[in-house]
Amino acid sequence: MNASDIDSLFALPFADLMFRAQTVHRAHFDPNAIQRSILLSIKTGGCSEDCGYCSQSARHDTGIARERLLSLAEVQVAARSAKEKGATRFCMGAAWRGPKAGDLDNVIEMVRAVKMLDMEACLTLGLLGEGQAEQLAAAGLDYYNHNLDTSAEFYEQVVTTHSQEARMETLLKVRTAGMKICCGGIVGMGESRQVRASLIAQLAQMTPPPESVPINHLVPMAGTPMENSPPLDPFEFVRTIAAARISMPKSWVRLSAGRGSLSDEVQALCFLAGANSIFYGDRLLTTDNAEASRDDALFMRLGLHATAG
Ligand code: SAM
Ligand code: DTB
Ligand code: SF4
Repeated sequence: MNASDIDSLFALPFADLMFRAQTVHRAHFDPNAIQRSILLSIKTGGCSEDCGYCSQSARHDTGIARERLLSLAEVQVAARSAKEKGATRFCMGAAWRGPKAGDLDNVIEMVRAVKMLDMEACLTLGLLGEGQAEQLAAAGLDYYNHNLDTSAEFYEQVVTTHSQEARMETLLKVRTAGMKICCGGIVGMGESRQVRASLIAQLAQMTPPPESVPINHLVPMAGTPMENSPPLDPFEFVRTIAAARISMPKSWVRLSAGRGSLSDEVQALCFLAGANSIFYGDRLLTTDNAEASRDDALFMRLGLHATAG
């Protein structure tokens, strides 16, 4: 599907869009099954980059302090706890432009520890240098998360310290090394519908499309340039999910950041629109997630069950 196809999806009456999304979703997935990943920030704050939405940029005064890389033992405790909570994938994030060689060696030990617990492992460490993707693949890493974040045209209004092309190069390295790609974006940053459609088109045109597509709703963080972004119409968020589902029929579409401030009813619409993965657990990286107890209750009310993805 190209950008104009995705524009047309966004322009459909809501009921027609939802019907199409449901039809595609049911052809490829159990519509009542949701995959759950648990996220851990292994290195928080002090990032050199200036991403306008991010609380972890050293250039924004957000009150998030620079922390050291967690120890292997700390990660093992968190990974065991994630497994006990029923997560099938453990995702570790670092506030880096990209990993230094020494840091990568430490992170590789963390990947091995997660794999020993028989969970899928995902990392998000920023831009990868030559050979780093191969090192991660050799350690057994299943997924690498690296988002396009927004459309190519809008990117420079959000980030100036690196280009979206550089991110595409990292995605190519991940693919060439044989790992699965987790790649999505953020909506609610004051962008137009056309920007949202163009982001989805860029993701869908990757060959093959990412196996996992996180759709983040901006969490407006105090001290970032986006702290006062105008609120996004929740139906527009649901439309973005539906467009991702229709254009990437076989991908896991993850309802990611910002779920805590979405009502149960909007989340239910997102699941109807084809979202079939969430971050589970009370914490994301620097922000609170929807509480696990609330998710458990919502799953019960909607007759949803957890699945391995
Ligand atoms: N530094 C690495 C990078 O930029 O790829 C990995 C960590 S970065 C925090 C991972 C993703 O979190 C970003 O690409 C963005 O999509 C998402 N994110 C960060 N802050 C957010 C916010 N305030 N609201 C929604 N999503 C956010
Ligand atoms: C992604 O697309 N969303 C996650 C994960 N990849 C690493 C991160 C969400 C971060 C939300 C803001 C925070 O907690 O700082
Ligand atoms: Fe750094 Fe990633 Fe945050 Fe950008 S999104 S400032 S690269 S941690």
